[in-house]
Amino acid sequence: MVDLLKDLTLIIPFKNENEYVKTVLKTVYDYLNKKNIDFEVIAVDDSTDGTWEILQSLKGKYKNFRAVQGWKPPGYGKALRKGFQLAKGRIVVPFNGDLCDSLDDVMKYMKIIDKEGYDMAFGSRYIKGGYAKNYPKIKKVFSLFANYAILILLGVRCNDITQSFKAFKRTVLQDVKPKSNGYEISMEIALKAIKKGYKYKTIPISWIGRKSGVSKMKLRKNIPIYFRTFMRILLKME
Ligand SMILES: Nc1nc2c(ncn2[C@@H]2O[C@H](COP(=O)(O)OP(=O)(O)OP(=O)(O)O)[C@@H](O)[C@H]2O)c(=O)[nH]1
Ligand SMILES: [Mg+2]
Repeated sequence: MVDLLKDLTLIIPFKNENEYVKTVLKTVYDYLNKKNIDFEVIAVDDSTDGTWEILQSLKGKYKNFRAVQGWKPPGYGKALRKGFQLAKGRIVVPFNGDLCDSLDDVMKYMKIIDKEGYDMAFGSRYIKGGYAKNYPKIKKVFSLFANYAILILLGVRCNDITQSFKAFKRTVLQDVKPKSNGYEISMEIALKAIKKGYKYKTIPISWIGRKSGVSKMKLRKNIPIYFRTFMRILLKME
């Protein structure tokens, strides 16, 4: 049987988001149901706070919705990779389960790929028209420093390449075969895909800091991992 492709797959990773999970899914479905697109949502969960049980209870409520558990030991990159394996969308978008990313921006990403012929759409909070509200200062400083270093060293046309909210043709993900286990996966996919010659466009996006729950992204743990991953790509070791 031919497995019919959908227009869009949203992959939503959850790790201990019991305060958010219902709101996230309701917000996503209320929004996308009004658009004329055939979409699916894949939740990849690594929670121990009851999020998984809430996801189970929501299964019958939404169409084209799947919830799966991540690989152990858990990781953000692992969760996305699991979602990529299951995705049936022509376009795949990692969408964080803390509602920081904008669904209007998802629609803009889709247009860039479907109508303008790009393979990937990236967003930046740091160009005219984009913004990051309630972004912790220390994270912003690191993010800007890392992103400008990447921009200068590799000449990429995006000054926010480390953040995860992007859109990819599914075929790009199948070609790149990312292997990162953590948050660095987003940078890995983007840089490897650019190296392979895939076309991308960067647009301003809006990012609003989470209203409840806590960020799991710890700078001290992640800076060395980002650095190692970047150096391996820069030195063409991967
Ligand atoms: N399945 C899974 N989800 C994760 C994991 N780590 C983080 N997440 C989820 O991924 C999304 C983004 O994680 P955050 O902790 O907010 O990190 P971030 O958005 O990159 O960083 P901030 O800018 O600090 O918010 C959230 O929905 C988390 O619950 C993980 O190991 N497994
Ligand atoms: Mg977040």
